[in-house]
Amino acid sequence: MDLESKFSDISKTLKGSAVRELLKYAEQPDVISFGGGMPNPKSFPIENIKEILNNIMDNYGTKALQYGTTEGVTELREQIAKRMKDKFSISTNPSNIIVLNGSQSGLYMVSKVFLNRGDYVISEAPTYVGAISAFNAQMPSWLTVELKEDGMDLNELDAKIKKAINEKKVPKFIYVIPTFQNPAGLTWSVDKRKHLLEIASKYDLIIFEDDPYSEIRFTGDPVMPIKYYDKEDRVIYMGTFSKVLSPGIRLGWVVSNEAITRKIALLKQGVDLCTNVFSQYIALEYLRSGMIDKQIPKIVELYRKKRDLMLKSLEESMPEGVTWTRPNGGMFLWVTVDWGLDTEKLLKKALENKVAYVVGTAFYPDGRGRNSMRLNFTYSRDEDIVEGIGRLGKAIKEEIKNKN
Ligand code: PMP
Ligand code: G9A
Repeated sequence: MDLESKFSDISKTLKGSAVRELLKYAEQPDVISFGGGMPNPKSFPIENIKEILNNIMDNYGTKALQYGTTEGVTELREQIAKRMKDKFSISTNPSNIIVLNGSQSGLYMVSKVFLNRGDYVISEAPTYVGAISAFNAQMPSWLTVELKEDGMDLNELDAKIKKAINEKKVPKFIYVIPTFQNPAGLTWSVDKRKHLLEIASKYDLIIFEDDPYSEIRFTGDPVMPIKYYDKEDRVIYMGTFSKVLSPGIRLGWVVSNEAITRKIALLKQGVDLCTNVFSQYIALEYLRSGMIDKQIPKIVELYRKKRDLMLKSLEESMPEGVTWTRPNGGMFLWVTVDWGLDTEKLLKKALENKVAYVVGTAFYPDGRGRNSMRLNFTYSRDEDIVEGIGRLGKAIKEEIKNKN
């Protein structure tokens, strides 16, 4: 059969995510993988979930096993609204929240609501690999703006928006992960958060704020989401239960205004009818019982030690000319190799040395990032962090030697 002539234009352009491809290495027992952005198995509140499961079957069995509304379980949307108020002083009406099968599906649906083929979408450079895959399914044009230590280079952003407008192509939205960014681990300053809103207001643009990590803070003062400063209702905010409960339950949420909420809901009707109702009751009980507030400090403590251990191991194992970010939270740090080394080539050597990472190019829609890599510090056991960074240091030193 001639399948090629049958595939859609979009399906012909689809490429595998570097993170997803690397998951197979995470399953090989002799490879230490800093690749996948996986929570540590010890972060899962198994005993609490057992308790919750009994409670669900006793109290909501028939509802939890039934189809639900597309927007989500009402009580869960109320609990999410309450948490956003308690944690971030963001007032939102539960009717403006849609519960998602993971925030990844929100990336896909929000971009599908806004992007026509060829439309400009703006992101940080580097940005989340899964957002690149999700947005690329709409075949947009990318405008990427360098991410500095304290957030996007806003002069570059302003200049790029002006240029796009001069070409009569107004960008559709600005996608950002302002707190403990994936992949760089960096956090935007308050000033830049406010300034971004000013720029968005000046050009009448939407901001799409993806915030999976802000509750996973180890050090430094909390910073409010951009949504908190938003007086014009131009921020679409997205959260997830993946890092504060479990990614396997596949639950996230998106907050937007009435008109956008309606469009996402209409699209979602065709995508999956409704979000996993059983999981929604688990999350509801996790929030309502207050278990979440007992669990997060344990997760933070576990990951803080792992971040410290990875930073110390990098200090000990890396040659000169290799630098890395020092995140105050989240799950990742970003390594830059100033030796003209190509981290895609280096990955072969690293895998021979039984250690894996995600190549920097995965986080740029335009193939840049060759001298960088992302390391996840949350998944590996402590002894594997020390051993794995040692192996990586050895691989880098060997590559530098081969080059000279
Ligand atoms: N956005 C970002 C920035 C992420 O890092 C991730 C997960 N790695 C997601 C979205 C998707 O998460 P989930 O679908 O599990 O909510
Ligand atoms: O693809 C996954 O498993 C989710 C992780 C995302 C990431 O590594 O950034």
